[in-house]
Amino acid sequence: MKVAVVGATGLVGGEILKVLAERNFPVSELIPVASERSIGKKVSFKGKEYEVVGFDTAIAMKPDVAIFSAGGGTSLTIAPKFAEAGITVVDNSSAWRMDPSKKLVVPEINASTLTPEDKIIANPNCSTIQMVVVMNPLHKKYKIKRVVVSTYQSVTGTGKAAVDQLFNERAGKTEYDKVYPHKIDLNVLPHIDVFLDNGYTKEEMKMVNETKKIMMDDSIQVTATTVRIPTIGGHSESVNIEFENDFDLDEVRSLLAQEEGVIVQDDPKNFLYPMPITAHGKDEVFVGRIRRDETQPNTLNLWIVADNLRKGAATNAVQIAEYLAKHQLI
Ligand code: A2P
Ligand code: 11C
Repeated sequence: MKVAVVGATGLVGGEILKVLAERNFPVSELIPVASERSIGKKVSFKGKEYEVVGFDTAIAMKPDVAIFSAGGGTSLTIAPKFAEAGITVVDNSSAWRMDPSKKLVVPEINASTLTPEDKIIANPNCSTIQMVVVMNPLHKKYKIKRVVVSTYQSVTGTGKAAVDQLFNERAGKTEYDKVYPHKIDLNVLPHIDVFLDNGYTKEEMKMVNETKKIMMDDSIQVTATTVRIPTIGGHSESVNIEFENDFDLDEVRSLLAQEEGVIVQDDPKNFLYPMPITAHGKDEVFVGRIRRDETQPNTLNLWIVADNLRKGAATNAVQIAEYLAKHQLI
């Protein structure tokens, strides 16, 4: 298959190349795409060097699928050009996620809704993906009423410039490009993406709205506080879930252990629980600290960690492409 990666020089783009190689996606030709300033640069894939091209050259090369991770603005303007040329786009940005005519896909949950007519397919936000992967089997069994989530998100979610800011601060530099409005090293920012009129951030509202769309259930109430912390390995989440029906903790652990792509790490006596440092570079979602909320009925507390560049972005996007290829939708 001819595969274009739009944003191939970025953090997620680099991870998409790694995941395509690791999972042995049947790539007959790789077309790395980036902005004009990167045209002619080289990226390596499976030991070979490929030259970065502009999007118009990429469209003319007629890839079967284009995986986009080049920001929302780029997706809004360029993805339709690919789609009009008959190329299926899997888009990692927030540009198309809440468009009612576009599917928002986590393969474990709703890939079966995809058809050959879906030319722009949206990949959800990283903090949403890891939460819904864990919640889905529990929702099917006990029916979720309400979720209270607080996140602890890696600077890799912001891109390369944010990782540079963290390490520049750590190195004691005073002159560097600032991505965040405050210092991030040795600090915590209760602020991800832009603030909205309702006092929440856009990242918080993504978790609210995307969850309902992916899980195909508008009755699930979600309230979120999203927070940036000075780590790079992945996003962590403290999640409190109230169900309609009561649960058994052992059954919860076993449902999660059986779920594809989920790994239960829950042995507090041996200090085993998910952490960004151990999730880093892995494709799975890790869950632990599974316990009953003793303050109200039918309510569970969980701690969820995943590498936001992997299952939160690149892995999920490549899994969507795998589904399309396997079901001959591209
Ligand atoms: P470039 O390296 O040429 O700027 P990150 O989120 O890690 O900063 O990466 C963003 C990615 O999106 C980079 O690969 C960047 O390319 C790419 N990109 C930004 N603007 C465009 C554009 N207009 N067309 C194609 N790729 C773009
Ligand atoms: C972050 N979740 O950690 C964001 C990154 O909507 O795809 C991804 C933003 C998005 O900053």
